[in-house]
Amino acid sequence: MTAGFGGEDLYPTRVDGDAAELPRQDRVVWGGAADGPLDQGLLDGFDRDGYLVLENLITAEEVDGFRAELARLSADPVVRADERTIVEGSSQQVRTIFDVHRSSEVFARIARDPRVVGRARQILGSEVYIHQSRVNLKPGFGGGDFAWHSDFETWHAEDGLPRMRTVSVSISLTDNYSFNGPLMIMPGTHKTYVSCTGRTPNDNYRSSLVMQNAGTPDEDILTRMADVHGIDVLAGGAGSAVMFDCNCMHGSNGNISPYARSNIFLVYNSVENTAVEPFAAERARPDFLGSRDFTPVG
Ligand code: AKG
Repeated sequence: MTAGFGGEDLYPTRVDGDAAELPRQDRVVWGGAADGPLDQGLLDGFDRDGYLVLENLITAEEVDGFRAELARLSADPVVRADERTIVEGSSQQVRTIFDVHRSSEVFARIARDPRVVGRARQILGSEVYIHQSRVNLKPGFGGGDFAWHSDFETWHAEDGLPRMRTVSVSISLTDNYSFNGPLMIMPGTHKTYVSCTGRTPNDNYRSSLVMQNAGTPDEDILTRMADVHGIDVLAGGAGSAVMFDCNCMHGSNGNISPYARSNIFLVYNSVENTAVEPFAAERARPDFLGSRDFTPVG
């Protein structure tokens, strides 16, 4: 096991012992209202809840363009066979396409778009680079679920992100209804770090991207968190977006409705928080999951 960051680990996880709740050691919002498009009310809400909602971040024409690109990618046999594409075993439907900001010029443009990047810079208070990008697809009649987790726990354990200074922007490419598997967040949970039990198996990512088996939060802790914080269901129209902190406890149900749900996720990390050695894995995950290219988004 490699110890990252050459010193004390503020966020231990996947070590021997019990699951634990530890206080967050990092700020949530680093910039102010003068630093970007988000006003003080939105920044305060993000600080309190760990997320904020942006209605109509992109236009209907842009949504159409992204959906066409997603349809093209999902049908391309080369893309389906690529290790950056996760296909559900039973249905053979595409669940996730990673690294879309590098593999698709259409998605690359939105990942660099000032409407997105400006807000990420404002929350993180610095230049940012892309740690990861992906599109999650939930076709109707059987799109898969995502179990409760904190992204930061995995990014710290397996990618070596030292501190909590990372934000995700999830843009809806379809309407997200309460019933087609929208993102759910326990608001306020980003202020508590849930340390998980169980060592990280080698090449854990090969199975964890379909079914998480390490970095799984303890169910008693999840129950207490839900009792205290509640669960927000982030329904919203196509073109709307959710920005959420890396340590929010979040997940989503499967989609048995007839209505597909697809969202792009763009993950921005502060250039002052670049990845080191993983904190709880033998080796870092591949670059398409945790980028080692720290070039700021221009
Ligand atoms: C993840 O990809 O880690 C998620 O939690 C995504 C949840 C979703 O797509 O609803």
